[in-house]
Amino acid sequence: MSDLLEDLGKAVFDMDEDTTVELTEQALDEGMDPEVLLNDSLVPAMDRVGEEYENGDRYVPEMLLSAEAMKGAMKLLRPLLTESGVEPAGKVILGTVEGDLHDIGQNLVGMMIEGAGFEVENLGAETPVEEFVEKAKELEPDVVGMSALLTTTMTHMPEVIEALKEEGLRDDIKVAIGGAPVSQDYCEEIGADGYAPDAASATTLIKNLVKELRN
Ligand code: B1M
Repeated sequence: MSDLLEDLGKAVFDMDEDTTVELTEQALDEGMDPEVLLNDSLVPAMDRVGEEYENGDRYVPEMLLSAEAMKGAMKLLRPLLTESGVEPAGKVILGTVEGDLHDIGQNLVGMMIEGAGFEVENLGAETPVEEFVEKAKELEPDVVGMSALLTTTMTHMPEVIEALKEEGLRDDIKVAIGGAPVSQDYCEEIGADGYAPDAASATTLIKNLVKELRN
């Protein structure tokens, strides 16, 4: 790994937002690929943050400071990851489920999908079941995408699916799910249409779901 990628990951890990932003700017100025910055530096740094938390060597406020640093970098990467200039390939509503504050992964998924030419309505973190359904009624999306990072909040996913059914919307909308505690087994168990483990495969999944819907 280059020194710059290593320093950038270290800045996120060390909760240093200013240095994270400076190094991201520098890397982009030097022509580095935004996806390389994400996948080879920023995301692994957040994984190490999670490991430290899990081992009891880091507390929540420190986890949050690393998350803020990561978000600072993402602000710079966002326009580069989403520029595509093509007609919308479909419409997607995206949100992290009720009670769940984790929105970094979900935002990343949103950016990648936008970058693939989809119109994305990002409902953000802590999206209640009712809001998913209201927005689905209003915007008539092809796909509703849900993210959950906690085992205690992933249980809201089947509630959204049930509510979409009750409103008669389920036949016209595909449901995609993701997030660390979620799996393909869980996807099948709750009757979602697809699961993706990361942002890149989420883009492929959404493309395939829209194709299925239109065929
Ligand atoms: Co929290 N947290 N956190 N946290 N946090 C985790 C998730 C945890 C695994 C840490 C740990 O114990 N190792 C653990 C969950 C345990 C569990 O339930 N199994 C945990 C916990 C316990 C908590 C609190 C309960 C701690 C507390 O207060 N005691 C608390 C809960 C608050 C709440 O939500 N109500 C909490 C709080 C926080 C912060 C607020 C401090 C902060 C979030 C800030 C923010 O997002 N704005 C935070 C963070 C940063 C983390 C870790 C360290 C990093 C998460 C992250 O951003 N990863 C995390 C540990 C970890 O995951 N390594 C942890 C980077 C991101 C790019 O990956 O989100 O997985 P990820 O997204 C990926 C894929 O999952 C996938 O694609 C993304 C990109 O590749 N994906 C999808 C995600 N959504 C998708 C949707 C799709 C498809 C793919 O289709 C629609």
